[in-house]
Amino acid sequence: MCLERKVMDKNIEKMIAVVPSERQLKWQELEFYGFLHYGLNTYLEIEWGDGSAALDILNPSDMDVEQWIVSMKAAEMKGIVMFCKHHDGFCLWDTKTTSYNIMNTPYGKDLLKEVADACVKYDMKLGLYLSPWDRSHPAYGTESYNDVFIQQLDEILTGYGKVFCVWFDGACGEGKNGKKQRYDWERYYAFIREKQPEAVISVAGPDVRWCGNEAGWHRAQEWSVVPAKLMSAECVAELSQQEDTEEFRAKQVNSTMEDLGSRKALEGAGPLAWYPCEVDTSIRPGWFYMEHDDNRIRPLDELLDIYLNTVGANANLILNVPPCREGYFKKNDVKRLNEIGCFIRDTFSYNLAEDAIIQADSCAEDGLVEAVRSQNMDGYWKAAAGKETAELEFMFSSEKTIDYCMLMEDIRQSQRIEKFRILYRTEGAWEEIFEGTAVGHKKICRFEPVKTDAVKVVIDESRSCPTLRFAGFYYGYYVPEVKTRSR
Ligand code: FUL
Repeated sequence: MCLERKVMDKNIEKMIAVVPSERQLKWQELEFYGFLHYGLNTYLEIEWGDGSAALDILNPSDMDVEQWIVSMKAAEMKGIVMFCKHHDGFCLWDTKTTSYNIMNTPYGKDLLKEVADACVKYDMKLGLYLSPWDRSHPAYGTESYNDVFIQQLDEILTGYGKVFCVWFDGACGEGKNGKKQRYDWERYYAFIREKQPEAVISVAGPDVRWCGNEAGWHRAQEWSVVPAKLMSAECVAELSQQEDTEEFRAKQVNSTMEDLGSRKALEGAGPLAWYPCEVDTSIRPGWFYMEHDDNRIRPLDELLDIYLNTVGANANLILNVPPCREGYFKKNDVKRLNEIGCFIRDTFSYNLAEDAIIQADSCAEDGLVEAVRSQNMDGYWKAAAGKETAELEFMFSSEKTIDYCMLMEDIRQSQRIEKFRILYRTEGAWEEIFEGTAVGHKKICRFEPVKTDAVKVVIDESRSCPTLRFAGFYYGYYVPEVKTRSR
C-alpha cells in the first residue's frame, strides 16, 4: 500500500510539473475566435480546389472586410484566423512565390493586408492559416517546395504585424505532379519562432492540439496535460481529412481518443506535454460559402451548446464563417453571430458572487481566497500543502437565483482538479446541483435554476493542492437546449 502510494505520488509530481508556455497562456485567454474560408473555391462552390480554377472568377462586387471583423467581434470573438492559402495553392496576399494569387484576379488587392488593418482598427487579434498541402505549386513534392513554403511564411509573418497563431492543416495529399511532399516541420517551426516568437503553432504544430473532429464534438473531460507523442505532425495528419466529404466534417472523434489525460491515461504514457485543445467547426455545413446553405446556418442552441462545452470545458473554440461571393457575410450568419454575442454578454457579465463572503477550508500561504472574485491573473487561491480536497463557501449578500457557475484554475500551476461538486443551501441544508471532473482554464457548469443565499464548491479529487483563479455564479435567462446535432 505504502509503495503504491509512493508510485502514485511520483506520477502526480510528473503531471503537475507540466505547465503552459507564455505563448500558450496568452492563447488560452483568447478562448473564442473566428475562422475565414474564402478564395477561388467560394466562386466554384467547392471545398477542395485542385489548383486549376481560373483567376478571373474572383470578382467580388461588394467586398466588405470590416463587416467580417465587426460581426465576429459582436459574437465576443477576440480575434480571427485569416485564411492565406488553402490546398489549391491560391494565395490571398501579394506573394512573390507564385502568380496564382489574389493580385492577379479582377479584385487585385492584398486581402491579408485588408484583414490585418481591420483587425488593428477593431482591436482583434490576427492568426494565419497556411496550408502546407499545395496542389498547384510546381515545386510541390520536391525539396525546393520547403524553401517556397519558408518564403511564404516569411512574407506573411513579416509584412502584416503581430500574429497570435499560425494554423497548419493536417491534410496532406498529392501535388499536381502526383508527388507527395516531405514537409520539413522542424524548419517551419524554428522559422516561426524566430519571426513571431509569441505566436502559437496550431494543429500540425507543437502548441495547440486539434480536438480530432470538425463537427464541434467535445470530450467529456478535456485535459491540457497529455502524452507528448500526440504533438507529432504525422499523428495529426493520420487523423485529418483524407478526402473532401460532408461525412468527414460531421464525424465525431473515435471513441478510443476520448480519454487523453486522466490519471489512468497518463500512467506509463512516457513524456508528457502541455498541449491544450482547440475545437474547430463551421457555422454552416461546409467551410466555404455555398448559396444552397444560406438557410442551413446551425441553430443558435447548438452553437451555444458547443461554446459552453468548449470554451466552458477547457478548450478554445474557432468558429468558421465564410464570406459570400459578393464579399461579405450573409445576413443569417451575421444574425447568428449577434445572437451568440448577446448570450455571452447577457449571461456572464454580472457575477452574483462578486460581493459574497468567501471562505475556504484551507489556503496555501501565497494563495488567498479573496482572489477568486476576479478573473484577472494577479492572484489565485490554492489549498494548503498536502491537501488533495477542499471546500470553498460563498455566502451571498441576499438570496439569488443562479443557474451557471464558472470556475477557472490557475493553469500556471498546471491542471489539478479531477472531481468536484457544487452545492446550494436550501432550508438550512446543503443540496448538490452539479458534479464535474476536469476544470482547467475554464469550466462552465449549467444546472436548473435554484434560489439560494449560499453555495459551496467542493473539490473531492485533485492532483494535490488544487487552485482556483476565479469562481463566479450567474443567472442566464436563456438556457440553450440541444436535442440533435445538425453536423
Ligand atoms: C481541413 C481542410 O481540409 C478543410 O478544407 C478546412 O480548411 C479545415 C479547417 O481543415 O483539414
